[in-house]
Amino acid sequence: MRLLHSSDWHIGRTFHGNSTVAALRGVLGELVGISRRERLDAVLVAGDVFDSAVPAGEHFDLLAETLVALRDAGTAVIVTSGNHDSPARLGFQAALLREGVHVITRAEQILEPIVLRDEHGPVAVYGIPYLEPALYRHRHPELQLRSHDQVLAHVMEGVRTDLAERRAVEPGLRSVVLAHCFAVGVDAAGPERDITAGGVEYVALERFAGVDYAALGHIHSRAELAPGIRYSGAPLHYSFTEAGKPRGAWLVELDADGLAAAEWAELPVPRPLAELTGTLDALLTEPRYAAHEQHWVSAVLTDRSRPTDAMAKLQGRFPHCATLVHRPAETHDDGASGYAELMRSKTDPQIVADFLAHVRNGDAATPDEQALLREELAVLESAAD
Ligand SMILES: [Mn+2]
Repeated sequence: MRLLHSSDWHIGRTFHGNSTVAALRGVLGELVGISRRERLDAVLVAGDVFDSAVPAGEHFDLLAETLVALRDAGTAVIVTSGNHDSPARLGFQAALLREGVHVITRAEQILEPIVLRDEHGPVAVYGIPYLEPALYRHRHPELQLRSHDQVLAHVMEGVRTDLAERRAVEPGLRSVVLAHCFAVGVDAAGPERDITAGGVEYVALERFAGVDYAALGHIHSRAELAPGIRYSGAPLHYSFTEAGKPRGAWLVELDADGLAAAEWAELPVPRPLAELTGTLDALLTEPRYAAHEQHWVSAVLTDRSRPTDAMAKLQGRFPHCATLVHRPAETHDDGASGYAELMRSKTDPQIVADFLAHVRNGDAATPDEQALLREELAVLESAAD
């Protein structure tokens, strides 16, 4: 069985004030092309289909268009809601959808898996919509369900029980779950503090034990947390922090025994992202920036004082310059004549500590961090000897 794992389409998201609908339409068209070429059995979309709980008409159009095209390409589609989606809005047409298109937005749907079949037998696909702990816990007042981790632990218990019951009838049954969460590997003691990403609390990796593949969404870059637990990331770059990270989806192959392979399927990047640092004059004139003229540009200007009309000037060369910050190059008034001499006058721990303070707006290294730095630098030094 061949599945395509995607997530975080965020239909309707703007990029620094610019609509991304046309670019996303192109990329999702490629995704449909992959489905057709690879003769996929199903495409899985693990949440954050829309960017907003109140999507506009053209955003519904793009989703409907894509689902119809996937269905016409002969693949089933299984979609779950993420923390950005309104379950009601994403799910309201679910009952009217064509055969082979499944939209899972309600907790009651989790234990009604979509059962796909191939020559090796059945595969149960469980879609877990994003479940807000504050809303979900009322379903089980007898349980302690305070965190997203506890909610998913409870839900996955249910999935494993359901699987065991089904396997009593169909012994070779394989399984896939879709979940929208911030999964991390933590040791038995748990993380020392609450970690969250995008307002979503962490979920321990172990929660996904007992299934052949967990198709995760929420993190916008691809990640392999375990061979059978992965993030596909978003199909489009939505932030300069994602610059240079590949866009695509996982092609997941199941054989008779479960996960056989997961291969990366690259999606095109309509307009790459570039962060350019230098003086305004350098950015406007130096030939080495020519390659970025049609890219989304985030400019970091290092001029001593803020140049006037910098954005308008930058957009003369880089029409898609989206953001601009002024970060003057550091000035050293300590008597050292050049940068190299300045560096020679400092010890390695001092250079690292100064750097830390600089990038953290003056927050110097704590005693613990200083100790760690000394230790690591000593290891490097002995390795260099
Ligand atoms: Mn999300």
